[in-house]
Amino acid sequence: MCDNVYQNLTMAELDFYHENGYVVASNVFPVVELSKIDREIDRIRDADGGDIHRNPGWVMSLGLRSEITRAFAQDERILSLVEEVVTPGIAIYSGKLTTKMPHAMDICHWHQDDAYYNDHVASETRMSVWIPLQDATLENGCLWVVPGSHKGGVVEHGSYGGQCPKSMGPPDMVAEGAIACPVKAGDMLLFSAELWHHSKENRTDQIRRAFIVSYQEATVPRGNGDQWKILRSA
Ligand SMILES: O=C(O)CCC(=O)C(=O)O
Repeated sequence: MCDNVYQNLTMAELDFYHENGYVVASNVFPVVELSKIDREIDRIRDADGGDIHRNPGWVMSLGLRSEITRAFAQDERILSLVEEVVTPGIAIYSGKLTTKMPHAMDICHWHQDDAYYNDHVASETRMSVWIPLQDATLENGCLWVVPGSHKGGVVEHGSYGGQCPKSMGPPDMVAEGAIACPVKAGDMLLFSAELWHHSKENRTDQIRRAFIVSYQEATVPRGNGDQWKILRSA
């Protein structure tokens, strides 16, 4: 393959995204490259003394943490896949690493990212890429989503504990129509900032990490503090 040829969403994938609020793109990254990022996360964690977030293993502002994580958040393979969703132009809103430690019982309650992001600034097309560094499975805490829920706007969020400071309901909230989204390492989940999503506990003895970057159209005048960066102008 030519070095400068990148994968776009197919028409069918784009339609699926607009209808359901999410889509999985396959074979975006070689697993060996994800292992390198995983080791870089270990290095960042060790450099920070291992206590960098109230949720064990989480790293906020990930795109600012090192040259490797910065380059990954700006990677053309990702941008080519989001460019027909996020428009005009592309800017980083924020980036982070979420972790499920082995046998961690904490869950990330049902929420919509825009319930947080809109506190900073509104966007028409904002979405996230969710890139597992290990296979994300039912057992280790893959994401769950409610297809089509991005169409209803942002609903009320409150404080119910768990990994997320605000969410749509208590840990046992039943979201009608919810489905699990297992994603293999190397694949990438794209989802709208208005999509209802959550993740359950990790019932395995292996860590589960996901590199998450949120993008928005370049015409939005700011993002989440100094993480905001226009990558392609409008
Ligand atoms: O990666 C996860 O387990 C879920 C994280 C999440 O939904 C979030 O931080 O907004």
